[in-house]
Amino acid sequence: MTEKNYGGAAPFRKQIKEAKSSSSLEFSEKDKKQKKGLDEIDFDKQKILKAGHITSEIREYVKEIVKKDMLLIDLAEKIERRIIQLDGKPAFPVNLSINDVAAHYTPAFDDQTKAHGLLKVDFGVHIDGWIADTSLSFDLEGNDENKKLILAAEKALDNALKIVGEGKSINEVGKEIQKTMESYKAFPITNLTGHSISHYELHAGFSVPNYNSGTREKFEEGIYAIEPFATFGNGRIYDGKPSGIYELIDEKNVRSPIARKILDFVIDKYSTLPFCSRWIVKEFGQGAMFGLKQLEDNGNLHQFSQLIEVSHRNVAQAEHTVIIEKGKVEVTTK
Ligand SMILES: [Co+2]
Repeated sequence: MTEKNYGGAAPFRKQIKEAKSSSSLEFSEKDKKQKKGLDEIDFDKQKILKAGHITSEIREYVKEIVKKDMLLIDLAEKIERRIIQLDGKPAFPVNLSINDVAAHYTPAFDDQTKAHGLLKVDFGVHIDGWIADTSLSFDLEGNDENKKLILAAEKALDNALKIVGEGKSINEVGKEIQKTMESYKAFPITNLTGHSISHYELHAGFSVPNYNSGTREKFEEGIYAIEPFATFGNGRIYDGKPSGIYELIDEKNVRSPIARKILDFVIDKYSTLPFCSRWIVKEFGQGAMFGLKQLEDNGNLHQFSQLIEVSHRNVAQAEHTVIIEKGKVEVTTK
């Protein structure tokens, strides 16, 4: 799952971190761990690698089962079920974004949308909060432009992974991604970025831009998702419709009993990881949609927007997660 870069303004993740630390003691220990090296947190490499291993098995499974015109909800639920069968948990709802929707589309409980076009399958697995994040793109139309875009994103990711490392410039990675895409006459989406990952934190502070952004930051020890998005269009996204994907931002009290029940469930089951209305409806029935709205209005939940390419051209995505530790780099999701 990607991170939107607001260009200058504080990224959303930082805003909610402030909200968390000012309103809820329970998050403060986790917040202190942000932007620290792996040595300073008792990280569990076994679990990081196991989460990655499950994603790599599921990448193969997805390639077998994706078919044009299957219901997106069936695809999402097959993937989420398989994650659980393999002893993992979804780190966020499976994102199945089509054509000019770059990211953050997950089927609603009653969704009738069928797979078509240029489909991005972006999913994550966690083991006790240790996350692996990956994605694949499919051309379901036999369309040469789609195929070229997918190749541009995949090649850009391959080339980026070759130069990721401790102490290496984050900007060099962005430059490499941009250069590779331009060799396909494609452009990176400049306001979607890769991101550092921490324990129960999908977006943990560092952004990894997909173009020559001039950032001076360097890679430190830690976990990073590298995720270039390629398009022949303008190369930026805007916030579209609400996605039905939510994230807990504040545990403060809410009056309505159904909202309170959902909030307790979310805290217990998902903690700070994203979840979706489809999962909540499955647990509480359709009345839960009202509870979700109350939690959003009350400031307990943030709802992500679908991210749409501004010129409505198709977008392809490729993504892998790496762990940088003791000078070494391992791709966990391959
Ligand atoms: Co991601």
